[in-house]
Amino acid sequence: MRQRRSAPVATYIALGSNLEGPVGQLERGVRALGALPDSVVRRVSRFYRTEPVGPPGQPDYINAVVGLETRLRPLALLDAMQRIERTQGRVRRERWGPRTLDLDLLLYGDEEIDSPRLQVPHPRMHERLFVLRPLADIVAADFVIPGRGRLEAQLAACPRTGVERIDNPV
Ligand code: A4P
Ligand code: MG
Repeated sequence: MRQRRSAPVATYIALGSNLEGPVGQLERGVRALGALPDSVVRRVSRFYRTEPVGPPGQPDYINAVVGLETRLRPLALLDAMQRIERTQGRVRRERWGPRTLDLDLLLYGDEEIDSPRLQVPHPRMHERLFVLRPLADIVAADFVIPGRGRLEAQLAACPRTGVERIDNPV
């Protein structure tokens, strides 16, 4: 008997790059996410130039968020995201160090996941303007982050510096 496929889930994925043509890295990342099996890109945020959080002396980042509807289960989606990072030349060195493409799973429907490989909602998303600002582009004004409360309130609590919208290439 054929296994029943799971229902599509609304997920949100953050993209960040500060090496080797960051805008192009994000564009390729968006296309690669849209090419995943059983997955459709529903929304793409504006792109933002952002000051690096983490070790000093690294270039500015370009950040964006994609709304991906997918039937992939969470760990299969994480595997696929890490394959895309590797395809785009990501080498893991220091934590929070520069990277060609970082894909973080922010939200997977309204699920809360706490496993060794995957925490959702992403544990640091609510304190990062470079995540919340693009997310706010593609969700409703009353959007709630599961377990954390209203996006609007999280945004209001973030220092509003270091994030500047650029002309959207996608
Ligand atoms: N992992 C657990 N939960 C998740 C999740 N929700 N999404 C695990 C993705 N991965 C998740 O990640 C390390 C491990 O986290 C993975 O193997 C996965 O099993 P990583 O991508 O290898 O390492 P990382 O990205 O260097 O570390 P981390 O802690 O994920 O860093 P962040 O929090 O992603 O921060 N400044 C600006 N302006 N813009 C940025 O985009 N990004 C970072 C990276 C730092 N500063 C930045 C930016
Ligand atoms: Mg990461």
